[in-house]
Amino acid sequence: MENPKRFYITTPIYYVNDIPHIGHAYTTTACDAIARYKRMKGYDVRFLTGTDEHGQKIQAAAEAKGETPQQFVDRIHQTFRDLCKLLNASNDDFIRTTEERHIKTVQAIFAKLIEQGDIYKGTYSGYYCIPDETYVPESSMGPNKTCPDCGRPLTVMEEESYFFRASKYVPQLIDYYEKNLKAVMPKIRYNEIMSFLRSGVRDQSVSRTSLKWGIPVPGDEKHVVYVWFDALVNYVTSAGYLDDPEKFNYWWPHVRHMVGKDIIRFHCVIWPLMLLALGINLPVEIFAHGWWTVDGEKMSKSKHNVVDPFKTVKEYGLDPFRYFLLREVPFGNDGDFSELALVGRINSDLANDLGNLLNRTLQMIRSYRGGLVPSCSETKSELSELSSKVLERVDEAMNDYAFDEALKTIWEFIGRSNKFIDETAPWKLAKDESQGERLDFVLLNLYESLRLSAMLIAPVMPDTAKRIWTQLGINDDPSKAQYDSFKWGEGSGRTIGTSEVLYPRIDIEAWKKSKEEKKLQEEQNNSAPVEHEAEISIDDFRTVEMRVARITKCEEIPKSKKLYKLEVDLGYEKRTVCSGIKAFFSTEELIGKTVILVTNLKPVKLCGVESNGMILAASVKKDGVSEQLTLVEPEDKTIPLGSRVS
Ligand code: ME8
Repeated sequence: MENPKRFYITTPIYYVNDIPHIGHAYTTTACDAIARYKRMKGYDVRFLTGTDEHGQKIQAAAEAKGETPQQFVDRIHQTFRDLCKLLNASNDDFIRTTEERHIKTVQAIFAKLIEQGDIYKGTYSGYYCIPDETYVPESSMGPNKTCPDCGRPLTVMEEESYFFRASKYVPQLIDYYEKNLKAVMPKIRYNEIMSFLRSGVRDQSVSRTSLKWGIPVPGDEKHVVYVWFDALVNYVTSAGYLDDPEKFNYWWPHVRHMVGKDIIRFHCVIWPLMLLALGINLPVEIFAHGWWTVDGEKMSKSKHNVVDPFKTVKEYGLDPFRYFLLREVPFGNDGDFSELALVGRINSDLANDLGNLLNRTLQMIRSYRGGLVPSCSETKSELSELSSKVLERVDEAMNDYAFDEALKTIWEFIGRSNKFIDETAPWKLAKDESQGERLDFVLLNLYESLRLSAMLIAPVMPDTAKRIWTQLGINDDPSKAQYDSFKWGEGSGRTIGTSEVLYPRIDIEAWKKSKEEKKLQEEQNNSAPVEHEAEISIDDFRTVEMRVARITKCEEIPKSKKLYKLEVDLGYEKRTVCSGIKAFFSTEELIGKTVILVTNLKPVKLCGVESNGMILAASVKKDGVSEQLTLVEPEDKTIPLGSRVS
């Protein structure tokens, strides 16, 4: 056990160019559950979350909306605050990287590292992934010079840059990790980081001249600080690194970071190297969780399968959502989200196991003891003995961030308590007056089992825990209780409250039917407000000449974000065509495609390139911007090029 009992937990700070989704909800919920748990174990807890508001992606997203970056981040960051509220997160601070306290801290740290020679000026040239804002070493590039993470084409960049002397501190970090085997969890990530570190780490470029939306480098304002350097510093900013040394010393030695597995190199390599350079101690633990897919597929905007926490919570309730996230998948592994699985958990674990135990117990206390929780001379039972083991096992699991294990253990206890009812058959005892004391014993034990179970689930389902305690006749908030002061038997003498169904069972068949109807309705709604063009005659239509063509070349147009310059082969001639489909395809995907070309359009110049035709595509547009797009292709690809389409 840590002494003094302090616990400082952080989520990553979320990029505000995206809307909150299940991934953000996941990390925040996990951190909240552990923060609540530690508070109930007597720890002084600090829980930090916030938003990452600088960098290329944000600047581009603001431009696309026609707003200044500041207006944009002021507006969007609010959705992440709303997410915290929605999730009932008990965070103590919400940091924004555009706040003054943070800007000052980043600049002070940058200046300190320049002064001590750990940041120096040089020239950087390399392959850069603009959407991911990262240089990609040649050794990790994907096929045809693409980004290994997102698959998009890389751009060659050369710029004057400040470099952080990361390489200098690598041996020290390896040594630290060798001595602290749980500093990076789970084990698979620890191993990944160790082999990465052992393969060597280059000095890191930590400034950019190519964009404006960032924190100016102190004393050299044509550079802005690289967004990851800026973002990582948030953890010390919030703890008072710059202006509150007492606060900083109080919290920093107890810091833990929770992150998704995709950002471990930044958190387990770059950040600790920065801390070593600054002479600040390293995080106690960094835990990397897995990724959610949705119905077996990668979540993406283009697939329209992004899980919106606001919608899901509205439909199924907050606590079931929190429970599902932490129960369904061993923390650290990847998981698959499906509404059907969520409904399954609600029915089996919440309505059935927990709901039944509560209903049956309260019903019996009401019928057999007039709503008064009985007392008895001997309270020790199989359940009370199991309860101490449960408390220990839950503690072990929570210390390892094994939320699913902790919940499984609690549900085994709930299951055992339900079985206890069947075994002791209180309805039979109630018929026999000589069994009065035995009935008291059984009812008290069941009551205690519920009182404890509610307390144990409070970190994950704070509202449900409170609702259970209210029904048990306890007016306190279980989230404020302390596990270590729980005493089996102390529930006797209370009068139970009014019963209500905790979670009604969802009728799966009716649910499936209503989902199908809703989907149909949505499809109809989407197609309803179609705006039709004016009628044309067949002769008008015949004036449009369309032919089968094949894309033979595809190049980027440096001045354009949307256009590709394509060469298309019509069989009888080759033409240059500009097409605004860059957001949907890589150059490699397009080369070789058989498409339909409108061949008699007047040539136009687009971004300096003459375009001689138009490729047909179907698209879904929102606010005039294509969200989904597919090319029209002839089914039989052997049809000769140049064939007329009519
Ligand atoms: O990375 N399943 O921010 P972010 C699970 N600003 N987790 C997911 C996920 C999914 N499908 N998709 C995303 C950043 N995440 C930086 C952090 S910290 C100094 C800077 C997780 O908004 C992802 O793994 O892109 C990450 O932990 C978190 O969401 C924030 O991602």
